[in-house]
Amino acid sequence: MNEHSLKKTLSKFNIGGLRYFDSLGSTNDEALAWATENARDLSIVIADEQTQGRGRLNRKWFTPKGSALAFSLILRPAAHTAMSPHLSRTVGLAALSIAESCRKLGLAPRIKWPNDILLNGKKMAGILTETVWSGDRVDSVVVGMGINVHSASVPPEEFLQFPATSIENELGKEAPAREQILYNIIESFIHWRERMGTDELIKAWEESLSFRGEQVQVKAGSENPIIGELLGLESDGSLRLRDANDKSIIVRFGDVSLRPTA
Ligand code: BT5
Repeated sequence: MNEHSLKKTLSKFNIGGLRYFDSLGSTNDEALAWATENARDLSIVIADEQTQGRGRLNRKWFTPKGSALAFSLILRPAAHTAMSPHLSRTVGLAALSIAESCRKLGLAPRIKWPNDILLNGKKMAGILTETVWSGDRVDSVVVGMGINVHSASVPPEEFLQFPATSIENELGKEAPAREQILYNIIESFIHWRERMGTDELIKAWEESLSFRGEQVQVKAGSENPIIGELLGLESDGSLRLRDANDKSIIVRFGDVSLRPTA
């Protein structure tokens, strides 16, 4: 993967711009900085290796050289009217795009709400969305995606709270080139962004959810976990559960960690 191969891969799409790095701290940091310098809508920052890759709450995201996809999209909602009223769906848009790219390879991905993609119950991708505000208006949204493509991208076990895998491990054979996977993700992303406000997007997102119909526990910060059956999504992308008293519970975004009950 290099700047030339990426330019060629992305030439079919009307992207805003491309910044490629052999090695970078974090593509989200670079994208946030570029956003404040007036990057165009759908600009992409991509790195072969990240030395300071970030998850939520500054958790570390492992991106060793030559094995993963790590990139960030800069979105300018004002330049995209289908998107601007539905920003709370952005993480779903990203998750669905990654999930569809896996399905094209014959894999069976599930979305662990809100921001993980699982293959065979193990995490193969994570999403980190960050917002740049201009007063009380959203100036841009940066959507970072980290995808484990080759086996070497899977972190050592001591690094993890949840088991991890890669596309290659689950395919049981060599994975396609990272450029090909990126192409498929961007194609889905553009398709679904045009349909950002539709019920179809919520339906496709909901159908890909992991643990649907199962008992899960949802933990937000230090509060006691909420336990209930995972029913589906609200129209803003919040999660809907039913507790033991048949009461409906809505879990909004935030630092939420979802687990099946034992
Ligand atoms: C995430 O956070 O899953 C969001 C990850 C987003 C990474 C992308 S890469 C491109 C862009 N640039 C960045 O700097 N970030 C974004 P969270 O749900 O908080 O999960 C983080 C946890 O996942 C860590 O604490 C580890 O336990 C685990 N983890 C780290 N690297 C992993 C990997 N490569 N595969 C699977 N799990 C990993």
